[in-house]
Amino acid sequence: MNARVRGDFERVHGRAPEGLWAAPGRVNLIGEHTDYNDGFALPMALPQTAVLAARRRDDGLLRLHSAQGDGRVTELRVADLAPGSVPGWARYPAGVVWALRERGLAVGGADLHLDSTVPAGAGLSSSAALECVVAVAYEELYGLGLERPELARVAQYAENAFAGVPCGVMDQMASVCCTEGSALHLDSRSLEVRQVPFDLGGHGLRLLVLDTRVQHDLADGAYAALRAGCENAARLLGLAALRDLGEEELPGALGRLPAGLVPLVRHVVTENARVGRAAERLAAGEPEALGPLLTEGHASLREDYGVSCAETDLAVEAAVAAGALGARMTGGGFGGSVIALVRADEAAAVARAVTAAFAGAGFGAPAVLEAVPSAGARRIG
Ligand code: GAF
Repeated sequence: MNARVRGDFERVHGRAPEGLWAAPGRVNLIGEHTDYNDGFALPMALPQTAVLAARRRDDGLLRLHSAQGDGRVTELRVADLAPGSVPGWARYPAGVVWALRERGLAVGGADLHLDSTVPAGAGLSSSAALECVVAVAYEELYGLGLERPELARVAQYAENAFAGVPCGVMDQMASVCCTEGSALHLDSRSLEVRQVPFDLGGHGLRLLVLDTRVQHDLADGAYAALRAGCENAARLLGLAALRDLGEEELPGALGRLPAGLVPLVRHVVTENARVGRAAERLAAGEPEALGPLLTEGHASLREDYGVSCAETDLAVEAAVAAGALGARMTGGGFGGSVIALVRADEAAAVARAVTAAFAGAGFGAPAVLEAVPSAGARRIG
């Protein structure tokens, strides 16, 4: 991969890169739609990464090329970058350069070539991987002295303000802060993280990723509406964010809310509590105990938060019926991927059962990947 990316960079940009960097996609084990409520999540990095070859330019131009693009180089003037001005995939890397300058950092142009193995549109944070790989490369090339959480905030700001997607900070934190062999216990308010060992192999387990290959159109508008609903609920309860509501206070709080906001609040509060329980079980060396929490989390996303869909529900149901210890959708929802925690010797049977259930329902075949807790963003060449 490294030799190919280096060779492609030289072919496209006509000179050698100064370095190569990689940033991973992620699955979130539990803690969905909690990040923009200042809450907790437990993501882990995937082995699939966005790889970047980069070289600084001194003429103020940003020249972007992607192995997954249409073959053309997108040429932009760094000083002219503005929200909404860049369409398609290029808005993620360009947004990071813009966001760094918005922080008052003296960054200039660069030749960039990107090549990603993170499947796009699968809910596995392919866009965060693009942002984060550019953020870590710029940090090093321009000697910015930014810590990892600050890079995640820059990448999130690029996605919010430049690309116009109102996401939280989980995906970017996972991409820059995860470490091999661990899940990342993330506090989305303080950005404090704790590496929680997640030894799947040692416990005879595997984590399957079942990519439904569907992404329903309502995703963007619906995500923004859910986020606004949560913020509204927090305001009505006199809280800075829903993170400040404990499980024991939930019954009283629900009684003070309009009916439409009740299920949203119930999901967020119970989901934060599930993250705590899941992290405890992992830290105690009992990863199999994650199973029931995953399935419970999916029920909450389906019944209360309303972000699952027929394909993700069927994948969860079929995986659990075939012997998975637990399963749930991962990421924003409305399609995307399901994770299933399985005993290693049952992995193939679970994958087959989900594929057969999809065929029976007239859905296209899911793609099956394996999630192995992998390293966060780093220099690779
Ligand atoms: C998407 C967002 F980008 C994240 O910030 C997070 O809110 C997630 O949906 C839901 O947990 O991946």
